[in-house]
Amino acid sequence: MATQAKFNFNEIVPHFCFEGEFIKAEPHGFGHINDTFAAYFRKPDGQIHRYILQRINHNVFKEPEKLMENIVGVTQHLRKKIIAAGGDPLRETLNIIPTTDGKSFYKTEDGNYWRGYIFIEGAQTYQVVENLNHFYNGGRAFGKFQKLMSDYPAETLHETIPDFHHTAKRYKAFQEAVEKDVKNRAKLVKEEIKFVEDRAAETSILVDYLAQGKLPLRVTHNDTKFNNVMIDDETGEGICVIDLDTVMPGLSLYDFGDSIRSGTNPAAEDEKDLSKVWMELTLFEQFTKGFMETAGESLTPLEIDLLPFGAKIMTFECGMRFLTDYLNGDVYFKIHREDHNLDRCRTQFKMVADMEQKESQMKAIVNKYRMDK
Ligand code: ADP
Ligand code: GN1
Ligand code: MG
Repeated sequence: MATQAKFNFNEIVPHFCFEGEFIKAEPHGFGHINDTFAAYFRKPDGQIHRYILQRINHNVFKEPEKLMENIVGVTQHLRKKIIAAGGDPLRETLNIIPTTDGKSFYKTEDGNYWRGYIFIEGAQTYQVVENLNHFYNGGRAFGKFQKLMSDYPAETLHETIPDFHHTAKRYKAFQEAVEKDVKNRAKLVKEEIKFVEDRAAETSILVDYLAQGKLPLRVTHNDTKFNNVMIDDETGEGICVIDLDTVMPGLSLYDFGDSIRSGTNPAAEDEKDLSKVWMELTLFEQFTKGFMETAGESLTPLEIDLLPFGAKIMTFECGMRFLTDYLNGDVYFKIHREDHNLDRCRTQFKMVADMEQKESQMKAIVNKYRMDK
């Protein structure tokens, strides 16, 4: 494969404390940011096993050293808590495989940053929710993640992407992209541009609440897409929250919202047939139930009131980011076909429009599961 040919694994692999003899590395998963591979090894007893080998996208994450410092700290913290609760720290959190000189990443001469993780076997990620129970368990897992991180020293975390969910600044970046129009594409997306502009006032609501001290700043994951939780093949439980690159101080609404964005759409994020795309309320209910069970007690009444809005604004922000990247010439998200970012943008906006229709039903579901009644 083209991506594989780009990298010399025989040079990279020996720098890690991987067990066994290296056989091959295959592209793995469907992330939009990093280059992820399953690296296969033969142990002395002949058994084949694999690790995750990942190239950190240093175009997106400008300071990979700091990012890895965050991940070391976060995984150590989670490890302690998992052990204290009698869990399995090798499956319930990411485990970094150190390099032979004891570091958490290896930098190649041509400036690429690589890391290794234990491969969590017997579990998978899903691009689209296939089973109501999986999504309920996803809600439990992301809620639990937030709870486990609630006593993490937030001031020690580096901001790996500044203002990641500052929706108002994302709106400014969108406006700039429209003005510059480097690829001359703005004329093709007038309807989508109007969709964003019509909702401009909403982009500052959460950041204003935060600035006024009305919403608490917490340690959040910030990329709680459903394919960032591994679902156990046997139990269907959300066994491990992965993709820890954006763990930073943030709002609980970001984590709730991004899961609803990604998981309540019965179709793919890049579905071209928009008649297949909507926000499915039965899925909304499952996630809300799970999230409230594990994180609900620590949420303030205002946070709970804002959960439906959080879902909508995260979906809107993501659609706006896809549109911005389309206008900028597809420089951020990996694309696999022409207009890929535009297709992704359109599904998000269809979801937003549907959430606007279903606002009162979403509120009723949240109220059904809130504990502060
Ligand atoms: P990206 O930032 O590009 O989304 P991720 O860290 O989410 O990268 O990894 C991409 C995919 O690789 C995940 O969706 C998951 O399927 C798989 N993956 C990542 N880490 C592991 C792991 N430790 N064990 C098994 N699969 C993993
Ligand atoms: C990216 O890395 P991945 O595929 O889990 C993006 C998220 C978006 C998501 C949209 C660091 O997530 O913010 O919501 O794509 N991650 C980053 O699918 O920008
Ligand atoms: Mg991911």
